[in-house]
Amino acid sequence: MTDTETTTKTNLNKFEKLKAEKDGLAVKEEIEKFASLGWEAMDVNDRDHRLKWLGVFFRPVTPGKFMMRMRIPNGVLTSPQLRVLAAVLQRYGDDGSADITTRQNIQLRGLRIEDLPDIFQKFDFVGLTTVQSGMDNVRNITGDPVAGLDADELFDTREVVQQIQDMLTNKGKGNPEFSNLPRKFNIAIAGGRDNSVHAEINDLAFIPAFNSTQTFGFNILVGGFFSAKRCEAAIPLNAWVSPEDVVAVCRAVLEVYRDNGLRANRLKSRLMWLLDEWGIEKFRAEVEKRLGKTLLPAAAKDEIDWEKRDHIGVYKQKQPGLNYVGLNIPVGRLSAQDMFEIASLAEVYADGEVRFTVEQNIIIPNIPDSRLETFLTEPLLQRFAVNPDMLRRSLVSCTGAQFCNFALIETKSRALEMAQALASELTLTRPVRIHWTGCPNSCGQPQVADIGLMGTKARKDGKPVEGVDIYMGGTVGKDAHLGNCVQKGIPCEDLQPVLRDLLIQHFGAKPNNS
Ligand code: SRM
Ligand code: SF4
Repeated sequence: MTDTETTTKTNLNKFEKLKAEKDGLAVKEEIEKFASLGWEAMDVNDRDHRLKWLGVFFRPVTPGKFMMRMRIPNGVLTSPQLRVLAAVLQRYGDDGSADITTRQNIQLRGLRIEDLPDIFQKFDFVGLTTVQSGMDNVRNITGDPVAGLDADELFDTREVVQQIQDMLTNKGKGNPEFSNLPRKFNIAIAGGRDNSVHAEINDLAFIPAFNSTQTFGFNILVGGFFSAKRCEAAIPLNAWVSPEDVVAVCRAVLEVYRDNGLRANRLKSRLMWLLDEWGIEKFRAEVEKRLGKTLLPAAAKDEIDWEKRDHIGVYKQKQPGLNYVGLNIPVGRLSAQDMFEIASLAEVYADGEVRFTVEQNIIIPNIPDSRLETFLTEPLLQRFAVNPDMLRRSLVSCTGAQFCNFALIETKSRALEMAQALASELTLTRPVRIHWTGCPNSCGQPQVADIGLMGTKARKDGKPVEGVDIYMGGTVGKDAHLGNCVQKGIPCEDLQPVLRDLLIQHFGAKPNNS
């Protein structure tokens, strides 16, 4: 979309007009009607845009087979919930699949519009919601994936993440107060020392910090985002907040953004653009007005001082005798059968809880010592390994051309094939985080990777071919900062030797035949 396309004479872009005509949430009351009309007869704006307010995405690549984006606060779900998601997919045979997302969430594919009423009813029974998970809404709220399990945690993020979701979605029923933001909005809460949520790439993030009286709370970061036009790490709001005030601060920030965020040009509507225009002092003053009190200054130092963990493998919990086990789900892709099996494993060996990570993997918590050994012999762990090779372990990929019409390249299969090919010619002694993303929207977060690969149009022998721009230098955990583009337009078919050399030069890889 170009600037001229997004800006109209009345200074409202086409999506602002669409929202002004009819709020996205209004389609909630029309699901039965859409189901009986069918996808081809529906109003195109309802189908292609407004349904996203319910997390239902029309896919131009697979017309009639919709994608559904859930909300999984803090990435935590129960085995009955996972079974319901699996059962939804199962009815679509080979068309049904799921992807764990880079926001600790899950998306389902292959869904038919005529099944939506039944699907939503099933979700209601088990307390699942998809509401406000797309378009100009707050995305899934991320929290520490080992919240409540980790002996070293500073704060259990689960409850406050749920409270924020309840506030902004009216407990999953939909909340028109926050259904018309200028643009998407990301919130993350870190509870440990390793910044496992990538706080710096969220519009609003809370990071653990003790204030001058040694009281626990959070320093606040604002304005982090990636887009095709611009990518920025979040900046300090110069404010500290106690855990009890986190929900109120989220509300205040969202109100300020909703009422003042820039709406003329969608390419310049994320929170950072407002911060540029106002400056941080004015923004904080407006947030304080909405909050009805002055925010305390940021703590001098925050508590993020660890390398980021990936949670793959077996770990002792703070509860004596219990363990959490991180399973590597290659590029986050799951079938209905996989999901049924994971739900069963979680029930047979533990208490049924399953968690997602922003690396698109799964954690099964609360496995007693006495059951651990047998759990580790389960056949499913051959595919979803607890000790994968160093490249597969940290591989992340966005959806790519298989389902996403923004994509310039196919990503997920290519990512897996490349990791396998490189693993067969190199020996690595440390994980290397390779992130693939199909286009400059950066859903696969290439800027936080050791090696980020962003789909682009390249040329080879004068012909257009699928290619990538290579990003490097992204660091995570303590001192997190964004990587930069270091090479442009490498044809995908020529990529393997380029990556091989980078892995040897920068990450200590040794060729197997040397
Ligand atoms: Fe994203 C749009 C997939 C995380 C930046 N993203 C899209 C759409 C909805 C485009 C579309 O309609 O096809 C993609 C759906 C494809 C599909 O069929 O799956 C899509 N984004 C994803 C997911 C599934 C990638 C993944 O494989 O994990 C992630 C879903 C997260 C979730 O559960 O809600 C996903 N997207 C991200 C992230 C990463 C993050 O949040 O940490 C980013 C960069 C961070 C950010 O937003 O600041 C991201 N997605 C975008 C953008 C660029 C936003 C912008 O301000 O310009 C778009 C395009 C847009 O919104 O216009 C986009
Ligand atoms: Fe689609 Fe591009 Fe996002 Fe990948 S990065 S999911 S190709 S919008």
